[in-house]
Amino acid sequence: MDQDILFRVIIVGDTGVGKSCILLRFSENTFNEQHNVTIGVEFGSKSIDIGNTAIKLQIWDTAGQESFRSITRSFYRRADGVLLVYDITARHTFENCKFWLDEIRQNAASDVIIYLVGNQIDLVTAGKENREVTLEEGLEFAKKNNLGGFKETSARSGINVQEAFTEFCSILFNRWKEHKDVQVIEKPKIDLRPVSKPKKKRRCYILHNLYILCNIILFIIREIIFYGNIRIL
Ligand SMILES: Nc1nc2c(ncn2[C@@H]2O[C@H](COP(=O)(O)OP(=O)(O)OP(=O)(O)O)[C@@H](O)[C@H]2O)c(=O)[nH]1
Ligand SMILES: [Mg+2]
Repeated sequence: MDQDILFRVIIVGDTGVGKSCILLRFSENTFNEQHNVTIGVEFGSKSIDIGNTAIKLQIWDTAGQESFRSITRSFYRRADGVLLVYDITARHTFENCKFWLDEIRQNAASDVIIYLVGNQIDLVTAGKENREVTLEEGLEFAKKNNLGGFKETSARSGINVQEAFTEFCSILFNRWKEHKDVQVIEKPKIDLRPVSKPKKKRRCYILHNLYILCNIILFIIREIIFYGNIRIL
């Protein structure tokens, strides 16, 4: 491995869409049938290899319930990416994505990467009766709002969960590489100003000299008091 890189990601979306289950599938490859409402924010992490680089994802799974909104807002600011989740069998959760986008844009960094996920696709494999949001609508929403990417997933069966995180991670990594290159190109400035001693160092230097001077004076005084004259050895 060349180096380790860390990205901070938060998962947002309406309550019950499957945010915690997606994180559980990704980090531990398991599924929870229960809806254990997330209180505030929960944390998970996992590493992904992109090429020769080990990338660690620090993932903050937020509560979809409105009462926790002020807590979750404070997590947007340091996020490199946001996974925005809706449930393809519950249309209102897709419609609320506009609200979530506003939340992200108001609270996260301006260059944050947003990845859209339509979850619970296992519920429509037998037929289309459960589906309330089409694949095309998801794609259209992602395109129209300039999102980093989009996938339909199932936390229950595991379909596309790993793939979504890998793609999301690659996008973050590519952006990071571009940003790094820009910094290298933009910062060849050499500072030609004369280098002055740092103030702290200069202060130590003066104190040291004062200390030596005091010792000399004390030595002279002692010689005068005890011997009445100064003996120069
Ligand atoms: N069939 C199916 N059920 C799912 C899937 N993902 C989650 N669920 C179920 O949906 C319910 C809610 O899942 P959670 O992951 O707890 O939802 P959440 O988005 O974290 O909800 P909050 O923490 O309240 O914001 C649970 O009963 C899960 O078992 C999925 O892909 N397919
Ligand atoms: Mg949850």
